Amino acid sequence: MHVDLDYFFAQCEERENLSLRDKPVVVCVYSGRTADSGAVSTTNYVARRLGVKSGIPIVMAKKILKDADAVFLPVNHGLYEKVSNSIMTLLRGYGDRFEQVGIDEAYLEVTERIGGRWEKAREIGLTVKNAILDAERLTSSIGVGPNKLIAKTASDFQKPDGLTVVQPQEVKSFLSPLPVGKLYGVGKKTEQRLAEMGVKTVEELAKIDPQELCALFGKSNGLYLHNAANGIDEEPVREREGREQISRIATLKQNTRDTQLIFPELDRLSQEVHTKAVEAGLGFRSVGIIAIMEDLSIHSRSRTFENPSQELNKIRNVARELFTQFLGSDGEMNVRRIGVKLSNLVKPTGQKALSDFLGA
Ligand code: TTP
Ligand code: MG
Repeated sequence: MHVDLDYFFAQCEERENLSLRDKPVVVCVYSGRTADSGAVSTTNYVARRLGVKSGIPIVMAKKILKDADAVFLPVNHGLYEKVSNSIMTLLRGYGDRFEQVGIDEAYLEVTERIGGRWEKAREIGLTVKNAILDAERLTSSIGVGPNKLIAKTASDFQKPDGLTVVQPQEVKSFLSPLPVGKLYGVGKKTEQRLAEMGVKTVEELAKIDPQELCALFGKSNGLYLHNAANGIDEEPVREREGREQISRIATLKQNTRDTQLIFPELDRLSQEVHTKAVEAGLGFRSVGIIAIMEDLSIHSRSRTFENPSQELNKIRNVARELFTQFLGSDGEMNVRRIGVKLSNLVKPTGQKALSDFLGA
């Protein structure tokens, strides 16, 4: 079973303020450079019907919605994370294994619970949808299928507030008419190359000789495409060990290489990731920095320590050092965006680790 919350960030905002419901709602990541620079994070379905969706510039969204009484809101990550955590905790109870794959989506292993009776799949799906609605007043879309690939494709099939069950004998007729871009893992580039070969639907893709796909896309991608088009996927639902990293990125007020301008922002980001780590009860063994240059090239540096830490000073000092080193080693180009990242995250366990945490 794959569960995906509908227009998640925007729906959280609607829930907090019901008067938004019938208006176009646009959740924005403001870059802070000029009043309206930045990109659209997500929108409610009212805005989508008018053509405003994730990723477009805020300026463009404003233009499209200028006569539509639309509401533009900045992202409120604290709210979305709180709602997400609560829903993820609840979802765990409905599967024998659970895998969260993003802030608003997760897989549940329900094979045993369904026990081969596929009519049960719909019942469990409805139960989960109602549980989410009762607990957090949000709608979701759910797909159930014989593997993760089909479940994920099915949850996307009737959005919003959908429930799609694809039984094993229905896999072929479900996938065949879909455009190849609907297959998980087929991005814009692959879609375009396939279109050049005259391949538009999954049915057409399924018929292509796998050898030919391997020759064109490389062995592992070629095989993946062949299998996916035929509904074959053997990936298990995998419990994930906590989160892999905590990071924050911000756009500088102006492009620069001046550490006097960069450090205050870097310190602020260090503070933010530190707060996140403390809230999650996690220590870190690596601190990293990210620099996105004027030409949008991305550079990163990191340092790993023997023992985990939870100290703000360590993050701040290491981030500053890494940045200084990076600027000393890399040409003339100005920096546009900067980030701080904590990884090798660990939960403190046992006495020894705990004393490491306290810096003893
Ligand atoms: P999605 O599940 O892809 O989108 P959604 O929940 O907004 O809409 P849908 O009803 O189609 O599921 O992403 C979850 C959240 O991630 C989304 O609410 C906002 C955020 N997000 C971005 O910030 N930028 C993006 O480009 C996308 C796709 C999502
Ligand atoms: Mg979603």
